[in-house]
Amino acid sequence: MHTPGRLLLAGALALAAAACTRQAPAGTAAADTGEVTVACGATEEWCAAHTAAFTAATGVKAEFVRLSSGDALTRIQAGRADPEFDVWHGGPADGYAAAAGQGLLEPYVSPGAAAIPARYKDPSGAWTGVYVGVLGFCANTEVLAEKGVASPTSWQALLDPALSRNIGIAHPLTSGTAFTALWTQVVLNGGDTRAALRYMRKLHPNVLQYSKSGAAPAQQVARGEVGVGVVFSHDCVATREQGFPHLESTFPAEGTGYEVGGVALVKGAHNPVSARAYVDWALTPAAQEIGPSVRSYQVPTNPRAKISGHTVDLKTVRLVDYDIAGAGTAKPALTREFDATVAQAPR
Ligand code: S7P
Repeated sequence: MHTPGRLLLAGALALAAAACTRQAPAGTAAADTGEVTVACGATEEWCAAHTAAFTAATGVKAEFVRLSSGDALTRIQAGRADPEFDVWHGGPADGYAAAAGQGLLEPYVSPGAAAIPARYKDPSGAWTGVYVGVLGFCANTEVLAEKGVASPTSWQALLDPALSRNIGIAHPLTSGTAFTALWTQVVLNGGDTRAALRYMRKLHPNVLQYSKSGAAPAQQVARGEVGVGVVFSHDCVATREQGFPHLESTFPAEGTGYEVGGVALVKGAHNPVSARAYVDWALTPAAQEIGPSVRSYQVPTNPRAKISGHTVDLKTVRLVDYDIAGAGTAKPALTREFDATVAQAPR
């Protein structure tokens, strides 16, 4: 049903879309073709639903490429002189902070950013948050019962030798989820990256393999290939809903990390006007209420967006103090070090 508010919003977005046929604002080099290409970091379904809804709301054509966080950063770096993407949408904001540190993003404070709490946006507008996801464990209770192991409720529990080759986690070089897990260890160890890498090294014998994408371990758990996955809790809930009732989502008692999924303009984008319209739209309640229709249950950052009953209540989980800017600065070197000293270490 169209409410007057929705009609006003559609009108404003249509105006922005009409502007797309004009030249880009002063200070931007490119003209705008009225299309937008999105580097999209959430699920394929989420990306498809969002780009289609944006086009329906504004008339601006939108295409996307689904990319894990590290891959998105690599592709945006590679396109520095001739950007492939106009917008980056979805995926943890520490990847955006890393990109901003390399001068790859165009700061933009959307009028819609005023509604987003300060803790969920970069103060200079390099990126703005569109959702929050909590890192947790996804346990296959049948696999664990065979081993006589309970669903884990602490990071220490993952080191149990009974879980040898039974943990699924992605590689933080490619995956924003896995980098969230790695940075969580840094925070839990008082900022000591050596101690964080030592924990990951201890976990290494229990890891079956490091997947490329952060949500993949939830599928491995569902198939019974491993007993536990380290994933965002909403990816465990979504996989459980797909017909795997023996999946259980738990959280570590020591504290866990979380992501703020971002949206940002790519510096030098070919379609800067359409890209701004996309960012404006991504911050609206309407955009942030799309997730549950495609089984994506992150917490919206816009307080006016409705929250699904499947979404975790942030007040019920012990969250660490996750410094997104610090994580972004540390990310390139720390992920390379993880690869050299943990992922490639013998077991
Ligand atoms: O599945 C949705 C979601 O968990 O995917 C992103 C996640 O980090 C996967 O990307 P990576 O392959 O880079 O890990 C999250 O932003 C999002 O909530």
